[in-house]
Amino acid sequence: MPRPRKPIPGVDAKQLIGDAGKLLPVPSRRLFLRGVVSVGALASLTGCDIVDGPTAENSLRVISNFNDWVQARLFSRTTLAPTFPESDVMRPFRFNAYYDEDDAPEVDGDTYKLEIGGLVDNKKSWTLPELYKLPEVSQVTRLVCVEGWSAIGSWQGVRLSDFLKLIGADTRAKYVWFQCAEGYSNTIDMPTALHPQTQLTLKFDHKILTKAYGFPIRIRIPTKLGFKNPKYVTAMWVQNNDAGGYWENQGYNWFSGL
Ligand SMILES: Nc1nc2c(c(=O)[nH]1)N[C@H]1C(S)=C(S)[C@@H](COP(=O)(O)O)O[C@H]1N2
Ligand SMILES: [Mo]
Repeated sequence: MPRPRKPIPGVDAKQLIGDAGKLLPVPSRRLFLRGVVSVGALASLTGCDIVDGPTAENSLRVISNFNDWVQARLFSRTTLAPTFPESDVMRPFRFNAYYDEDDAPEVDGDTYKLEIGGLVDNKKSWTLPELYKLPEVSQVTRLVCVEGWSAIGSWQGVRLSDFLKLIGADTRAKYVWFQCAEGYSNTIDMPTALHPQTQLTLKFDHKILTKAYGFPIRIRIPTKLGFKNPKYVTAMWVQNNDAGGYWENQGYNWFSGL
């Protein structure tokens, strides 16, 4: 339930949400401006009521939820993110996290096990030698960070949909949640988890991931913004509840598709 918020005197919720709607990416904006979705209908579509607190924060949240709602319905399992030649790869790749590169978590590969939980048949944990034996796929794609930079990288690993099949995941579940070594976390929707380019990544540039770039596992999702690409993954849960994520919980758009 949204917390009750004090209305800001002189702030008109409808005006605010109308202005926020103009900032939406194209498909959502078009639907919004054409009046296909009225301000009133937003509440029922997104499960978030504008009327319960016409603050700027609340209006933006409703708009963001509306955008997630549209994007999730437009998202196609067969629409691929662009790929590039290996010669376009940025070396060294650009590092990003909510701390300095020197403070990236140090994971011990010898004792590491990927923990599996939730709605899966086989909850066995996976060691790195076991993961390195699985069939490898490769992609050269662009990572786009919400902070305003992007870089092309070359990532190798296991197709996440294959891995989900292998562990007997219930793919009717709504979400897959990832926990990272330093406390970062991410929840992705099942269609994104099953997208053919979504990868349980073990290597960069055909070499085992280095410490700062996600060792031993990162989830590479070229159809999503960088922050929906968790590094240093230690656990994966298949579940029906949205466990949120590090940035999502601070108000970043949940779907964050490209
Ligand atoms: N565990 C963890 N994963 C993370 C982050 C983080 O801080 N911790 N930052 C995210 C963000 S905002 C981006 S843009 C990418 C950056 O990946 P890179 O360091 O390979 O460029 O990692 C994402 N995954
Ligand atoms: Mo990012």
